[in-house]
Amino acid sequence: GQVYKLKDYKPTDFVVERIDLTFELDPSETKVVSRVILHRREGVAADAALVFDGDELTLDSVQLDGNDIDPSLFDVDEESLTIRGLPESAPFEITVNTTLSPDTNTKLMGLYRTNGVYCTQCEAEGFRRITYFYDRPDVLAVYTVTIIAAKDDAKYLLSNGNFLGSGNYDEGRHFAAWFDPHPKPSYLFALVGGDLGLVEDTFTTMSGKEVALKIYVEHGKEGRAGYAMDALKRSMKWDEEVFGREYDLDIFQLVAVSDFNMGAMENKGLNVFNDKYVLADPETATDADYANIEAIIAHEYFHNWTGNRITCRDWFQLCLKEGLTVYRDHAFSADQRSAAVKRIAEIRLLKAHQFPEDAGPLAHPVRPETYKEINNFYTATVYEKGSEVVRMIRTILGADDFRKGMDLYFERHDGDASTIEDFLACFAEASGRDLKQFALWYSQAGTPSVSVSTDWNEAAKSFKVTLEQSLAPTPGQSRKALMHIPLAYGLILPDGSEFNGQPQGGEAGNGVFHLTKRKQTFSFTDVPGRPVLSINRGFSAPVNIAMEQSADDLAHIARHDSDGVSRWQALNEQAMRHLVAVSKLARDGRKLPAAKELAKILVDTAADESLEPAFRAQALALPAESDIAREIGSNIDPDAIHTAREAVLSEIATAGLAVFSKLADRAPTGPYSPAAEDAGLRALAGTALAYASIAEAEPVRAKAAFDASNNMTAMTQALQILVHQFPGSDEAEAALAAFKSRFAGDALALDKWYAIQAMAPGAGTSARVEALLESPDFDRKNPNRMRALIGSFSAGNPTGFNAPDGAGYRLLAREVIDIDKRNPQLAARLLTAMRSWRSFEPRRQKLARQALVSIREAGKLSPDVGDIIERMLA
Ligand code: B3K
Ligand code: ZN
Repeated sequence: GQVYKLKDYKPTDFVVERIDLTFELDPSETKVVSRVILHRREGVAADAALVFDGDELTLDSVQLDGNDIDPSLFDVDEESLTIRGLPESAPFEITVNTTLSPDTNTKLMGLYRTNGVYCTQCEAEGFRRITYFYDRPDVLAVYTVTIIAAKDDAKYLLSNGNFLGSGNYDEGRHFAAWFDPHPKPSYLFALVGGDLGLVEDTFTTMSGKEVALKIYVEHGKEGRAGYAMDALKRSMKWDEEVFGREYDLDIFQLVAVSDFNMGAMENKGLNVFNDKYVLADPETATDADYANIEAIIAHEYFHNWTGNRITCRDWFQLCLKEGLTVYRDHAFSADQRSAAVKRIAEIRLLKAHQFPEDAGPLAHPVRPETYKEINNFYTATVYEKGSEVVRMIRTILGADDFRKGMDLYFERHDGDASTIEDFLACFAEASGRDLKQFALWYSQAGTPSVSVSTDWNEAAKSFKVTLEQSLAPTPGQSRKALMHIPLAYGLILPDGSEFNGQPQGGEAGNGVFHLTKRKQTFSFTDVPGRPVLSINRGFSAPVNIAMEQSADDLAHIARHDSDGVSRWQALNEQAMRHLVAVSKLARDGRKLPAAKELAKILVDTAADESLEPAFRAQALALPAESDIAREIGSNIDPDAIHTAREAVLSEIATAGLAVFSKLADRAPTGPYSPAAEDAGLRALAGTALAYASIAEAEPVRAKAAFDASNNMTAMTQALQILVHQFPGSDEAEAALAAFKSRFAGDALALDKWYAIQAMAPGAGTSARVEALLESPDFDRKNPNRMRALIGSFSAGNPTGFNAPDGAGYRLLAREVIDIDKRNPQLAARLLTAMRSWRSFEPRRQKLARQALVSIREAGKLSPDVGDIIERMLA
């Protein structure tokens, strides 16, 4: 396949002025007419041809200014339409007529049908599956869209922008027309047609304009859209208050569909969502679902400015909209909930998904410089690390200059297709700071390491902190330059108070060390007593810290740090060290040591009523098996890690049984509220239930909790304990059967049933997954269902997926080959679960390689899967 390179960027030869689209919807023969007004860009040769992108299209005819073009003047191939002999300078109109078959579009890119509803997905390159066009983000045009359909086939006809009008045709057909005044790239185009339930509200913007808000869902699910509507209104308000951004159309529409390749899509004025991130009620959605809905509604809404009004010049700049918009949705959620607990969850997620990506064969810079298949770059690195980079800009500049830089960005680039250079220039200008070295965060892949050592001189009352950075090679980048790493810190004195003196040796304002050289020493004087260093507070930089810190020092931080995130970091670090040590002993078949101290500090934390329940739940959630594996890094034996972690869990559980059994009953009692406070109580109760069940080694308590549960959070907590800790028990099987019959026909609830079983630890799970794949209600065409079963198994079950006989790897390989024939994006995404295969012990590595090679040799692969396989085997 072709390799695309950042450095090859070149604008189009022709400039698009506007585009008018007409759709006649039909399940197998949708007719599309596209009229585009263009002119030749100044300086472009008079004989240069117009080359439009296309993919799996049937071209019916093509006209220039209303007349059929002579066949000798145009060519069509697999991926383009080329037209020659066009006017030298005057504007002209190209009309392209194509026919599509939405019903057989299984890639879920372009125009397809889901549950009888017509819908589109165009980012990144789906518009070219609708008509021939310049399908690239730097071509901005004003769109007018007319949709015609049989009324009984599509009751609502929706597109971007403001409503122009609608009317009836003969034979039970009708039409609707839409006009979007904001120039946009084709990836933001959307169309929806179907018979849906509608929930309506309004929002009055800061300048007093009333905006109609409409959420469309499957009939009968209207009652589950209330939380999404509420989250939308809060997002609109927040963006006005925090970033000064007002909504810019008369109407904002959101459609929930059940077959969708990702979470949601920010099409201008017409967001399309995976229904998993819209629909919620206490009976079918967990607290985590509610939090995700809030975050994703906000994320897509925030794209209206960061992504839509200011878009990307090319797909290499994807992080310009994604990293920034994730940063904005994080800031929103932090404001709506407990900021510390939210930050802890972000750190966990970043380390679980982005760090392994950055440490393996799929590592790439936040702004990649080459790609073969852009779909494979919607990654944790572009999104989550991209957000961390924006967060670091704020840390370096401070809140005021950060806001000034954002204001400047909005003012200067509104209506542009921009670059990371444009973005950084706004912050450099607003703050007067040179961000050249900082910009390396966008171009260098890999997680930097910072080794930290300290030196206390009792006689001189001086304290020295020495920091040294390094960055290992990543694919295509063997040599790395020194980065600008902002490390927030605190010096905690013996009495728990904080030392506020300024150090010598480098820039260190506002409690942040700016590490810019390979090695730097910051020296503090007049320190009253030996301080404990709390470093990378709040995870100010996405780096690995290597530091010898005693258990006592970690405990001191855990007790006294003024920053809640740092207190959690210290607890987590202590747990991680112990788990790594015990895992290594388990791998060597040695006797496992006791975890007395760790157990004590965690049980004390659990019982500490001065701490937020959600914080206590986070503290008690030990690093996952995959976190421990990442920390160990190589020659991984997932069974040893599992054994070690279970032993530690059991020791904590036994030590704290009295505390846990009390907390397990402390879930909120009133009517269900998804608010953070109640969710925190439920999280703590669920964690306590798990520990109590471990200590008692009996499923009775969890089964009683399952039977008594009156919301999905409590129900899935109990079900998971039963299925994971007491597999095969009567209680587990009974609960599974009860859940299944209660939620038969509710796809989103059943996804949880599949996922919990797929994540049951142990080598036996692959047989269970095989059996579940054969269930009569298992819909292989539904991405949520595939992710729930295959995705949860391969990415969320270390001992099951990495079973020593290789059965898990073979299962995934077989499914990826099969899915790839229908939906390459989904196949490629599922396959990334194997990205860390080289970090396992030799026997598993060999089996994993065999599975990967079997995919490579399976015949014709999509560019999506082909690209991932090639990089993973390189
Ligand atoms: N921009 C979309 C993602 C599109 C993915 C295309 N493969 C959703 C989002 O990030 O908001
Ligand atoms: Zn996004």
